[in-house]
Amino acid sequence: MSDDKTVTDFSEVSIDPTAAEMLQIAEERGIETVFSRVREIKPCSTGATSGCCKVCAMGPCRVIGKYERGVCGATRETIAARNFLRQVAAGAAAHSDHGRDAALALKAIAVGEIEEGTIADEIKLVRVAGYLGIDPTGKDVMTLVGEVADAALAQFGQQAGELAYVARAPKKRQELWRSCGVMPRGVDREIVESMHRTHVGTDQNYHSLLDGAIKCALSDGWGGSMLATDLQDILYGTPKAIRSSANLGVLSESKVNVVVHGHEPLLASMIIDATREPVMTELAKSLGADGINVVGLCCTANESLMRQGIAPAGNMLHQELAVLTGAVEAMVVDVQCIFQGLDDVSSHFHTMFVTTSPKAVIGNSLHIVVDEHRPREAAREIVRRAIENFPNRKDVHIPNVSEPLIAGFSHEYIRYMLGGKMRASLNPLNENIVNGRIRGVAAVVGCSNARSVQDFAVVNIVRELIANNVLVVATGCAAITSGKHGLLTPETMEYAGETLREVCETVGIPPVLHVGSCVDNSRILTILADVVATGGLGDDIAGLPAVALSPEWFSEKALDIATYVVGSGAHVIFSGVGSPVANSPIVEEYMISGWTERYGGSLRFIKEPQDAVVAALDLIDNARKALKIDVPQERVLFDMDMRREL
Ligand code: SF4
Ligand code: MSK
Repeated sequence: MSDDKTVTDFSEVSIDPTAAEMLQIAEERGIETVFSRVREIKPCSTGATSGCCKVCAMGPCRVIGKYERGVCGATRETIAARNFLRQVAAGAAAHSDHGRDAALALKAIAVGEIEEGTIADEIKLVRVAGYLGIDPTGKDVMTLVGEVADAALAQFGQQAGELAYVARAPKKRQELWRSCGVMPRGVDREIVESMHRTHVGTDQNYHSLLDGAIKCALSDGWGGSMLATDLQDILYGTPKAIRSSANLGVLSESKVNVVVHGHEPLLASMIIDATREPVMTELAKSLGADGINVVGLCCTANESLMRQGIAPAGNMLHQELAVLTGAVEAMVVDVQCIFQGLDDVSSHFHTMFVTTSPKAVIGNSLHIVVDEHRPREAAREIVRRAIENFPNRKDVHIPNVSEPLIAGFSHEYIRYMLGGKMRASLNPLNENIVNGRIRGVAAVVGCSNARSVQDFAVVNIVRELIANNVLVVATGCAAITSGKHGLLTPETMEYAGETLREVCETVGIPPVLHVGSCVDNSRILTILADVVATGGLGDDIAGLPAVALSPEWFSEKALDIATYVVGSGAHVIFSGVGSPVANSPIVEEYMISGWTERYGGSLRFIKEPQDAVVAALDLIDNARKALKIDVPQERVLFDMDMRREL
């Protein structure tokens, strides 16, 4: 991206044409956005590479250039590893607290606190009870709901032993975690211990700090996040294939638009229910609207897309752009990845900016808490106020751009697609990996980042991987990006390599599968463990021809996800911005070779998307060789002209 502050060629900041349309409006009206501020503010090169330590008041110490140690003697390695562990702990805390909220919502239903509280998937309730060591025999649904909620909540506060869900990992992996001393005991315990380890004067050996990062992240991947996914499936339904469409064109000219943004499905589901009440529709009509249109952003979008088909208006970088259409009556947010800039952008329009989590009050937002105690009442109030805001609309400009998509490929639905109801299994997937029709599996996950050209890396990487017969599973904002660019439909087969196309045609799945939100990366762990259990591809996740890529990562949660994926035995490649530990080449290298030796997985930061694809194919092909299932495969690598054309 150009560093020129006067840049107005918006195609330089995003390959999504709606961004250019909206940013033109922002420029004309003198409204700042993340896209304008990113050109004004240069990232701090010391902080970006972890050259700075500020854990005590003898510092902050900038250990760069001629300096090899901070005032206390801490080395570059210690500082880089300590900062990294703190970031992982913050990410794990965010994801896990999301899981805790799902458990609290379940508990509130069990004790009758939520008016009309329902359970959407009783089959999953019974399965999850089994994972948590509860015998469901002879218990009525609400008794079981209460026991599952209590057992789930206990996982957070557990002080000793092992998290219940680690038993879902391959046996060999569990033994490795025990022998490396990184078996997670309790979710909160590992996060708190990480903060303790990184307090001044505590853990100061980078190997130990990085093992701490693995343990903390595993407590989320096989704990907090996995619980969040499972409990949300019980509450709101286990996703199955569902049609919708994505991008700003899903906003309506004639209806009241309510945008739900953030991460937790509780908010979206309550808002959606409220908009369906006849009294609300009548109120909307009486004020000149044709009805009420709920759309999503970020991972709230993913959660409600997968279960109710609610259309995503965009990924994380689309949040301010949605308001710039002038068509949003209410921007309703819960937690994580919400820009404070939304407060300012909304103030230029009639948009009501509503925060709903007791944990997240932002600027001058209207704060109406939607929690497990009074969710319906609060949701009704928000929807009513959004409708009453409709007559305040002025100029509206909605880009006429959206793409159809299919989402909702949960682990359960993939098994069903591959084997039918009676023989649901991953057998066809494993067979086609072994025979080479599917070269490997890549998870393309994570965010969008204003320091990269929006969507460019995700679209290129996905297209290049499927052209090389690699099946892609996508989560988070990368999944929405794929949807916005038409990559989540069966028609995407036309871009796939010949053998992958054959498999997708036979089974009836697209080559890019929407698997869920960022918390749902736990679904990918479940799929990988199931691939191992299905057989024919070794006895551990390490060694599978599978790789994860996060092409436009931005959050601490992304580092946490990467770390639990590495700890689970898979290789991860981040691109876009550089390595957050680059100030210590020793730590950078250890995350590649040291972690591979110890855990069978690695974390690499490879800035350019084309280099990331080459590295991903190398890792997949090397795994195939080691498994002795390599078949000669051509490589289709895109040149610069092909990328530009995309
Ligand atoms: Fe500096 Fe050491 Fe304090 Fe960090 S802990 S700020 S390196 S003195
Ligand atoms: S919302 S963490 S930008 S995926 Fe989950 Fe998107 Fe990344 Fe936030």
